[in-house]
Amino acid sequence: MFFKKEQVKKVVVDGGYKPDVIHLKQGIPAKIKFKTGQNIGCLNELVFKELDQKYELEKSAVKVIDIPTDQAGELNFACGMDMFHGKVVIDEAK
Ligand SMILES: [Cu+2]
Repeated sequence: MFFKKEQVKKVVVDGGYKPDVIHLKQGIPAKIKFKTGQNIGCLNELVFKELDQKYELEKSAVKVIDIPTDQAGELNFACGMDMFHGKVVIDEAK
């Protein structure tokens, strides 16, 4: 049996998302750490459309979000006003 190592990625939230595309591998537990700056404005809301999830982000903090990786595909996220966008790409297991 394979040992499934956890995937952890970091996104800086400060006037947008850096990076705004995050790749994960299918079938391996995954977390994304959203690290916020001082001036986040409407970026304080983080909406994952396909997951039907909404999170509150605090200034100058780190929010760790579990990302389901059972299915390959794309998960879009955006700020509360749908102005800033990013996506998680779950690459198919080979
Ligand atoms: Cu916004």
